Amino acid sequence: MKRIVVTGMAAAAALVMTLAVPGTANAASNTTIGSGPVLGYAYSNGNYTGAVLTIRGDCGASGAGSQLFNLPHEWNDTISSFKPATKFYDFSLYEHGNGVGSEYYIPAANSGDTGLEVVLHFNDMTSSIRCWF
Ligand SMILES: [Ca+2]
Repeated sequence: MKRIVVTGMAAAAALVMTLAVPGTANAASNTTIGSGPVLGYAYSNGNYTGAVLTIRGDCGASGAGSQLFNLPHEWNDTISSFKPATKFYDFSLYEHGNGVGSEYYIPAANSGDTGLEVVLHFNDMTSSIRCWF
């Protein structure tokens, strides 16, 4: 069996390329998920730029009233900023589908109408989103 060992400049170049293009592998495009009132907007890049994922639905009270969205494949591990449509909803972003894994909680009182940068430790990590009030 032949082994290929990449060393020196080739390895360094490969590493630089990997670091230079975070989150671009899925090539997200403008998409809407759910139906009903707009709950929020997710963006593929920071500062509310890049492709836009519009999230629609009727999220209710916490627990049984909450609404869970599994992201389309092209939006998996892509979200870099997020803007709630109103200041009344709580959101959680989850590392895995079905609300599983690490959670990034956005309290309604903190979200306002001005949007929210997804902090670095959760950048390009979201696979599902829950909304409630
Ligand atoms: Ca991204």
